[in-house]
Amino acid sequence: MPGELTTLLASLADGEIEIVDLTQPLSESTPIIHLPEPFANTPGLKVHEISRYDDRGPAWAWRWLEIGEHVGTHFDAPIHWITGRDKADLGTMPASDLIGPAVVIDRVAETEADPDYLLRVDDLRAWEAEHGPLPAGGWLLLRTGWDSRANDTATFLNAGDGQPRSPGLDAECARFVAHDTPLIGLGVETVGIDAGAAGGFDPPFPVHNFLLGIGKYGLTQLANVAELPATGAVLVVAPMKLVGGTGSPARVLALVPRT
Ligand code: 23J
Ligand code: MN
Repeated sequence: MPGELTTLLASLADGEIEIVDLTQPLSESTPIIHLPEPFANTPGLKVHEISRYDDRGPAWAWRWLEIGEHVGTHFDAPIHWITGRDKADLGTMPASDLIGPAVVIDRVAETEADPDYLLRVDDLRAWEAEHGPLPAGGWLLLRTGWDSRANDTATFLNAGDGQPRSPGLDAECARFVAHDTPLIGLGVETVGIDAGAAGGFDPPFPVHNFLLGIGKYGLTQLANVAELPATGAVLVVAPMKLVGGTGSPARVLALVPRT
């Protein structure tokens, strides 16, 4: 085995590198996005039992799943959006895109003050002045504290008056991340990679529009982002290799050096 992998395994074994699970538990009560009329909506997860050590299968338990592609902690492929319709789906995207560096920008305080908080280009410039350049082939993770709502659909969607309110990026920042950074994707704690109010932005859903349109990726409903450093983590992202897939529930792991 090459020396680097031997060192990696030793570091994992002795805790020098920790695994942080960024995946929310997936169940029938996992919150799912709700689009307004006249748009169609996705089903969430429904679990069907095939057998459970019973007449239907005396020595085995197994289940089958009914689920939308965009449910729970999930991956958005470029082909999900019309602007990325000629780009990759989950069956064609390169596996090498699934492991890369991750950086975190913390906007918990701003989101607490304003649930419609939007990250701007200047915020990314300030982050770079403090932490160095955004990483090539890497993920930008927007930490907002929204994960504390992840087990309650009402507060997670936060659409009491019909208008969803949750943090995200403004349109200019979405365009900047897509076109003017070497990042490969954006990860968020909210139900989608766009802000709750983004259906009314110009263009509508600008993160979907720009990021997926240029062939980059999205990750939603992340957990435990608070445990990551601003720089230095490595993400391992595992969506299904679904032929033609526009998205998929994903297991998302971070390798984090112990400080
Ligand atoms: C379809 C339309 C709008 C949105 C979404 C899906 C998602 O959030 C998604 O999961 O991709 S905002
Ligand atoms: Mn999605």
